[in-house]
Amino acid sequence: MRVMMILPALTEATSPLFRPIKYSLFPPLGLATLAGYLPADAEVTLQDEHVTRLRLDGPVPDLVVIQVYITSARRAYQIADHYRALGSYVVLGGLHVTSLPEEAAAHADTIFLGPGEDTWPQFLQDWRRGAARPVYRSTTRTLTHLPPVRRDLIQRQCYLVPNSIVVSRGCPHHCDFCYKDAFFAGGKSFYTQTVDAALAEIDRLPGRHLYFLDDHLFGNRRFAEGLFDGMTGMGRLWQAAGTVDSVLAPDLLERAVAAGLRSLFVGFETVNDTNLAAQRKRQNVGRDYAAVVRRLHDVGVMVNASFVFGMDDDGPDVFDRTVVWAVEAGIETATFHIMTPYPGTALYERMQAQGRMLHRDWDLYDTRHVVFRPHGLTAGQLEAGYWRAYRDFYRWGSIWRGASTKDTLRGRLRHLAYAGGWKKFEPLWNVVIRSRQVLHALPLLEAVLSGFGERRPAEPGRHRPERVAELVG
Ligand code: B12
Ligand code: SF4
Repeated sequence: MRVMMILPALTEATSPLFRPIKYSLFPPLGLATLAGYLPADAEVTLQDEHVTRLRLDGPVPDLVVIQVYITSARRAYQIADHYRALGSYVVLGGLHVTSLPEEAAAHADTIFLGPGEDTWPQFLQDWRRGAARPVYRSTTRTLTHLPPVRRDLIQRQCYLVPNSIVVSRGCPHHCDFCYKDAFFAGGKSFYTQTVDAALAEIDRLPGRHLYFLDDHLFGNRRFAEGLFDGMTGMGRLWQAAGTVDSVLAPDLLERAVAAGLRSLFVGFETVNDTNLAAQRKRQNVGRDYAAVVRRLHDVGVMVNASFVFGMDDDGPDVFDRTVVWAVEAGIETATFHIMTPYPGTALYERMQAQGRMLHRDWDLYDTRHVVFRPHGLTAGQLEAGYWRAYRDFYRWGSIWRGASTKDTLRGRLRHLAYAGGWKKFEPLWNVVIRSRQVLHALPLLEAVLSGFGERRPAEPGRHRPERVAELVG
């Protein structure tokens, strides 16, 4: 049986002139997970168009498996149509297929809704006896007894962070704009591996650095504590995502740091409380964002702050206010997004009901284009402000100002190297990407994360626990 698994890319990631480093960060973990269920005698190829030019001209596969994100949907359908015309059996799954099954079904023999751990093995059995169904809908959610992820299919040298890992799925929260509730409809929307299985998966990963892609690694306290305690002493250095309230929770952050956490992606989303309430981002409402950043910095964790522009209470001043706040707080890196209502989300339904969606050109649903009619500012102001926010945040002057909030020379250097490294050396990254040796830059990332060799232990005295209790309480 010949199987081809494909992660198509959005147009920007395949540009012959310039490829942003973000597309060479993580390997296609979802497909490598599904590959684990294939029989041992299957001849499997895994192609990621973000890092390689797709080979569609080889021997015709029996089964073609494509993962579809909204921004790569057009490309995914093109590839699907190509292989169906050649006689392959084509299956589509992933977030966009789950949001818009009818659209996807027109390009597939079988589609999958939701996560694949329950439906995919069932399909493989059915397909081999010639009885595959047109639609498989996930309902049983568990991560127990997973086969090992087929990391051998990943071209490690093409990624800066080949050791990306997920040990849970989903998240306990319900923000209006998030993909999560639509994707996990019909079953549990937050569940974890067992701590032992997660630790075993970590043990299988070579090297030192890890990146947890979990939506909310801290979401289940018992699991997180077990994981962090189990990782302590492994000598790992890692990055992850967490929410504002989990950072403020007493003690959990310290355990994560002891286990090797050095940078955290935090969804601040907006510096405006009215917006937070409107988007049901309740876990952020009323939180002291400055205290969140201080607490992370105090334990030596760098902050990657995520912000969304264009919520209904945003006016033209939102860009400057956000950037000034982020720079003054000493945030190392920031990711800005134009609010993008994804089909299937509560936000999309609301915008649609209000007649505010502008078009369905999914290529432009990339969080860099305005696809809805904003309220407090024009679409032009929103796009221009978004680009200006990036420029202003990553000016050398701002990076320097952010760095100077750190109280040690080492801290300042780490800030300069990390913030400058991502955005100021994009052309250099482009050359490295083209040489297909991105992995060689990993020791540099590790050096910066570790503060150039510094192993800064969590110092309980520096966390101002009484202040934290006040904030959480
Ligand atoms: C890592 C990541 C990236 C990485 C790499 C993606 C990759 N290599 O897969 C990078 C940085 C490149 C990236 C870029 C972008 N991303 Co992104 N990313 C993620 C993130 C954080 C994790 C994805 C992951 O690895 N999950 C873990 C694996 C195990 O799960 P999985 O991939 O979903 O696969 C499972 C199921 O989906 C299903 N499945 C998937 N495909 C198939 C196929 C079949 C046949 C079957 C049976 C099952 C199946 O089974 C798998 C196992 O359960 C997600 C958030 C999230 N939690 O999903 C956002 C997310 C996917 N990204 C998103 C967005 C918007 C983007 C960008 C547009 C952002 C931007 N402004 O640049 C770009 C463009 C993406 C593109 N290429 O088109 C959105 C997608 C929205 C949507 N409806 O499609 C998400 C959900 C973030 C969010 N909360 O909004 N992203
Ligand atoms: S906290 Fe993050 S992952 Fe969870 S629902 Fe909100 S946006 Fe989605």
